[in-house]
Amino acid sequence: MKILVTGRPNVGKTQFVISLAQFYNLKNVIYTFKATNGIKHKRKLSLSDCSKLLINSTANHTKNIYDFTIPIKKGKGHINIALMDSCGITSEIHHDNTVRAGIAQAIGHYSDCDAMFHVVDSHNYKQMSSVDEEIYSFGSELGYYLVLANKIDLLFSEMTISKIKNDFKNTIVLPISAKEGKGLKEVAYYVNKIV
Ligand SMILES: Nc1nc2c(ncn2[C@@H]2O[C@H](COP(=O)(O)OP(=O)(O)OP(=O)(O)O)[C@@H](O)[C@H]2O)c(=O)[nH]1
Ligand SMILES: [Mg+2]
Repeated sequence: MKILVTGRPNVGKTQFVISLAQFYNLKNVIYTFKATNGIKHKRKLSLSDCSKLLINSTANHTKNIYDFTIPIKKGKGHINIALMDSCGITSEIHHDNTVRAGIAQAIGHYSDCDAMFHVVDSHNYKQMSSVDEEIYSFGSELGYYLVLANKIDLLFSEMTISKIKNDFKNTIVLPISAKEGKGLKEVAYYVNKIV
């Protein structure tokens, strides 16, 4: 089962993927990524190495899709989910070739995933951006689509979450802090429901 994590740059997609892996008590992850030239790479990484390597405050730090395999208990066995991190979607045509290719790769996967998790930065939220509007309109047509209002540790007011819930109508919005691990229990509950 594939879950694609998408959203604008710098909203915390990578932090979320790593924190969810941590929530499931994974110590190491198999980091698999397919470069935009089609070549596949596979490495075993500790989660602390992942954090150092993959999380960054520079926009569009993540270029290629990669995934972590997370085994979810189901009955007496388990089901593997591929939690896929992806390049942040920008509204402008990016000057960097690799970012443009990364965005194309991410959007290409919109029809090649079982669920889409759309991360929004609640700390910097004023209104729905054109990019978020596009993702929302695509995602809400999918079977499983979840909006993650991230960075709630930085929020001054609950009003922002109400606004996000109001803007992203008829969909599930979960407030989270990927950095502090808040709201991940609720995300895991949702994951359990869909596997
Ligand atoms: N305070 C706070 N900061 C966060 C949270 N999640 C991510 N960040 C910070 O936001 C910045 C971007 O995080 P990333 O996880 O790299 O964001 P991203 O969406 O993967 O960014 P790109 O790969 O560049 O598109 C980093 O400085 C993180 O430490 C959060 O829940 N709370
Ligand atoms: Mg990233």
